[in-house]
Amino acid sequence: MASITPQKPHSNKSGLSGTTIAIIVVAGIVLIIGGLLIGTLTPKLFPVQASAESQQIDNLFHILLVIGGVVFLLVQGLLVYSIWRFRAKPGDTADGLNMHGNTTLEIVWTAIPAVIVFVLTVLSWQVFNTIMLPKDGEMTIVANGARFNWNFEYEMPLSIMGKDYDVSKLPPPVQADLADDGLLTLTSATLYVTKDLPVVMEMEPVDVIHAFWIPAFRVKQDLIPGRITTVRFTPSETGEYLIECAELCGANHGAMRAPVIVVANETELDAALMPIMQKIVEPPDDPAERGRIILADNTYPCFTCHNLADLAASNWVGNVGPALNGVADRAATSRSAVTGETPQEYLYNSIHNPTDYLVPGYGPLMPVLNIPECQVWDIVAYLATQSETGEPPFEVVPPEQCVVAGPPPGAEATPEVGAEATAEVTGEATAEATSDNPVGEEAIEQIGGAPVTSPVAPTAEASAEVTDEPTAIPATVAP
Ligand code: HEC
Ligand SMILES: [Cu+2]
Repeated sequence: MASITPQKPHSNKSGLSGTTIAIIVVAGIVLIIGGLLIGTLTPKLFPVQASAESQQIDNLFHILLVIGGVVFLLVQGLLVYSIWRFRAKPGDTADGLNMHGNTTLEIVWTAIPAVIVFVLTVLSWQVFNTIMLPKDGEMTIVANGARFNWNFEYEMPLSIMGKDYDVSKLPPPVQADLADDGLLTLTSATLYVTKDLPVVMEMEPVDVIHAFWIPAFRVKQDLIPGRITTVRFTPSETGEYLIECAELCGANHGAMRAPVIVVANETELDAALMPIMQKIVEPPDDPAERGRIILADNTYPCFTCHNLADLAASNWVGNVGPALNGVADRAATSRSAVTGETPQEYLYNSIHNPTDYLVPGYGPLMPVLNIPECQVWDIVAYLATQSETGEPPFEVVPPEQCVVAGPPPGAEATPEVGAEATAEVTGEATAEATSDNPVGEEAIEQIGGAPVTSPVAPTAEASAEVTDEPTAIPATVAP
């Protein structure tokens, strides 16, 4: 019996007829046009390009989209065509034809993607390298990510205040900060950057992994505990954009956003940071008021976890931790009873070592935020006012170095008031000082840094007018 071996039908050498080649060419052209359309239309959905990097990233992405578009249309096109062309005839229940092995096809569909991936690798590497290359005169800004907010640290000279200070009269923490490099650390809840001024962000999380993402700048970088990661960008369009956390970091992750404002020049940057510096170099005398300012500007993430009616306007509506309404009464009663601490110790520790004592019903979620010592005391002084009556149920006595108000040791209170008054005094107040006493003039000349030694201080009226604060009222907390 002669066995019958199925024979492959013979065809010309390339295996393709003229018509097939024509179809492939036409299909190729259609695919390329389709890919170009996808690559050109999709970027219309992107956010604005507000940094120099966004241009480079988008160009690279455009190439990816065109190639991806061609592949997508090819694969989907063949799929749809095959489903339609080789569908089963009615009543045909036989198995499909068993086919395998086509060396040419396999070489082609391995080689083409390999080349594409190689080219994309080289292009991506080039873009990444240009972006991460240190730039001339770039500004370093530190970013801290904490569940669930951002803050940004700047090192700025006192000169942005546009006036001279007698450094020896500034609050002790300010003096300590200025001592090493003449710069003051400012912490802002908004990221201010300058158009065309390259920025390098040095980032570290307080707790878990977060990701710093500015869609309009096309930059995204993880913050990893125990490491400092960097990202670079050069803003190219003034305006306000959004920073988001792109790493699921906990219950309020979706709210972990902050504004980034691109200002036109460095003068505007100084002006934007000035109010922050002013709060540090000219803090109110009342520690509770200072504490309220610290908490109300949302530099720290407290508001994302705590609810506090007094700060509702600053978005203190978080519910990850206990509401802080009436926390002073609790500190004075149940909390100090359970912990054996004084009420102020309890409040201090609940911020400084939050997980030492856990409020019943809550887990160890509150981070250690490394808040400067004296700021913690200001916050404690403020939280002590959060009682039923609005009066602190206990007195807060901070350590000596945190007492801002009152005379520096060994000096009179009046010279300080005098310096403050003369630094900002208006023509009216100056005239008053001079007419009241001739020494007023002398005091005014001395705002350039020398301690004011005038034996006669400007009137309390003048100083009150100047600072909008009753500076002449003695400190509520004794040193
Ligand atoms: C990630 C969420 C989170 C953040 C951010 C956070 N807390 Fe808390 N906080 C908690 C949780 C949860 C508790 C309860 C568990 C505990 O005692 O640690 C708590 C407890 C407290 C308590 C004790 C309340 C009481 O009733 O005894 C105080 C006070 C407090 N936080 C203040 C702050 C301050 C001030 C900040 C900002 C500097 C802050 N928290 C930031 C989650 C947070
Ligand atoms: Cu986050």
